[in-house]
Amino acid sequence: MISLNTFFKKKNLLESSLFKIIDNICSGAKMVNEVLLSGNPENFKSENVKNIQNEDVQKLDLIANNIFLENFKNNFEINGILSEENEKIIKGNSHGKYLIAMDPLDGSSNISVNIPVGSIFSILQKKNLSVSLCENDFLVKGKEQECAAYILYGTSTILILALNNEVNGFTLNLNKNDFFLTFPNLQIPEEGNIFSINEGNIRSVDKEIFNYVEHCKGLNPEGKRTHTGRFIGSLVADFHRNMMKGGIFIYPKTSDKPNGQLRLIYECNPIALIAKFAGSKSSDGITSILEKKPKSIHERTAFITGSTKMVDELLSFYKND
Ligand code: FBP
Repeated sequence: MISLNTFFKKKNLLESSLFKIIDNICSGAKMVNEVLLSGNPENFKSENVKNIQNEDVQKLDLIANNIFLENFKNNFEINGILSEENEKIIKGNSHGKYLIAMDPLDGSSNISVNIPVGSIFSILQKKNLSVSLCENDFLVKGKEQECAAYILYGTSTILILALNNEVNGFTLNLNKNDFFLTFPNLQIPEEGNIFSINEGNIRSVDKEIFNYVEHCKGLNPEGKRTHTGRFIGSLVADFHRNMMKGGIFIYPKTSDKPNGQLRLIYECNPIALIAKFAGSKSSDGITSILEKKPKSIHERTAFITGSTKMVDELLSFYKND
């Protein structure tokens, strides 16, 4: 089995700044994994406070945030960090080339009920090192990401890494306490039959989304279902399943969330880069996610991603208007 170190060595990237950042992410993920497996029910409770996005903060949101910030702290390659759990950006080393945007714990609403959760990372280069760090440094199109990754804490703990037009998956071997290459050169199946959407919102979504979901519920000439619905409520887990099996993930604008639920810079952009390097695409219904220029650091967006033919089919509902 090829370890993460060997994988980067083979690509002559073992000494690279990027590897140091990925290594920080992996150390943090191992620590979050230990907390998840610690069996301490206290860790799965609510903090009874709201974050700047007016969402309930779970203890594990803060534990994961602190763990990753601690792991990044001594990495002088990092100029600044944007985290879902922090209102403001966090300054790093002013000479550092890289910026990190992260969702330290994705799927917070599932923490207390033992359902898979994740951590999501977007890695960018700071454009102008002579100018001190500011929010504008993060307001760049997703296509400018250097690398993206997520950790899925599920039946096993997996790192999915998008780098140099490739997506590779690594599984944490608890005995060796290291990540090993288990899913080389991942490609999203062009076609699939899984649709993932929170249908609790279906009465307040765009008619194009409504009509596409109705289409997915259609029966074939033998009266059999043509698609199957799956929605876990953890973006990383829903995307991962659809990437492995073929499917479409949809979180549209709703009356509750008129700009969408998911954050563009540290949830949608990294997932969209992974989808792109795995041969697929992402959109907000009108614009490719990786072409959207954010206006604010915690900005939300509608998000559609998954198997190319299914995404194209949904987008055709917008075009046919
Ligand atoms: P956070 O947990 O990081 O805030 O992420 C948002 C999220 O939980 C996604 O993982 C998931 O896809 C979505 O929100 C679920 O939203 P809802 O509960 O409205 O279906």
